[in-house]
Amino acid sequence: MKFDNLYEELFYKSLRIRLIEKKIIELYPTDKIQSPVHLSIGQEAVAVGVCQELKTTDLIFPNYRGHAYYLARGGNLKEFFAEIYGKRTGCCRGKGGSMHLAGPEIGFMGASAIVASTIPHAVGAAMAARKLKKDQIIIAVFGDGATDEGVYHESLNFASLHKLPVIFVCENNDLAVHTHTSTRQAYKIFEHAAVYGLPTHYCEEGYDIIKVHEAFSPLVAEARITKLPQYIEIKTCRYLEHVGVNEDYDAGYRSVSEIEEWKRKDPLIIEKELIDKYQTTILAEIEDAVMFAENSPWPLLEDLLTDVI
Ligand SMILES: Cc1ncc(C[n+]2csc(CCOP(=O)(O)OP(=O)(O)O)c2C)c(N)n1
Ligand SMILES: [Mg+2]
Repeated sequence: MKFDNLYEELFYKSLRIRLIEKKIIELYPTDKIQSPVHLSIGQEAVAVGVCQELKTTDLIFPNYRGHAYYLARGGNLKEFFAEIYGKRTGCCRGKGGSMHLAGPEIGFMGASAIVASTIPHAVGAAMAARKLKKDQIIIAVFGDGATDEGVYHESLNFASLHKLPVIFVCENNDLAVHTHTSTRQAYKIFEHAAVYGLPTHYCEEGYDIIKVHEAFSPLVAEARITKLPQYIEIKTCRYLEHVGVNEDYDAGYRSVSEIEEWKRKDPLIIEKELIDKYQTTILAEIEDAVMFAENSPWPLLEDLLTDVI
């Protein structure tokens, strides 16, 4: 698809992710989706802004909240729906589900449900890229909760010490399940990361696709030249419950007004004209992908032990 300008391209990509996840919300009560889902609704601009300047040869290591990155990297939508339906035609042949998406052909490396576990994978891939002299950038994406884990700190230290071509991206939605950062951390994440001796950056406006792109694209440009590690924390907001498809204001761990404030700035809510311009095309693509998933076969018994070693 051709776009008039960068804003519309980024908007289209973000709206597409939002509508895909809204379709998941609609489908979920039917029980056709075979895995728990951690939705990115509210956080799409981060994934789109981060992925925009990447080449297919660059690798991204996401976490279980990874739909937006799979889609922003150009993952196949039919294979995406088939995967979360547990079907044989899915991107992991129905064996990964929502939390373990993978698309190595688009540089989207396997996600994992274990918090912080893909950060050292990214650092290992960056070490391989350096040793093999590959023209490749590696991106590690993780949440603020992952920064509470020891392996996060070991990974930053190792990447900095060995000067590896990895960009660390912390999606700070201020929450690890129901626990706010203010009750877990005595420091600001990006300021603390600087102790490992790598340049650190902060983007406050994680709802703004242009601001995220403006914050992240210089890091990619820099990494292509220097091949050195960098760090960015991007503030964002998860609108729905940690896992599942519902709002959870009744759980009492955050206020309605906090989320409403983000929603008032969210282009995917306020840009009505652009939504009207693109949503029909996107919804048709989604229906097509869902039909593909519905009509796809289940994995066979003999598939059980393939792709596991
Ligand atoms: C090693 C490990 N510890 C705890 C959990 C349980 N758990 C699942 S998600 C999560 C919160 C992670 O928060 P964050 O990294 O900020 O990501 P977000 O869900 O906010 O995107 C926790 C503690 C886990 N899956 N793995
Ligand atoms: Mg979080």
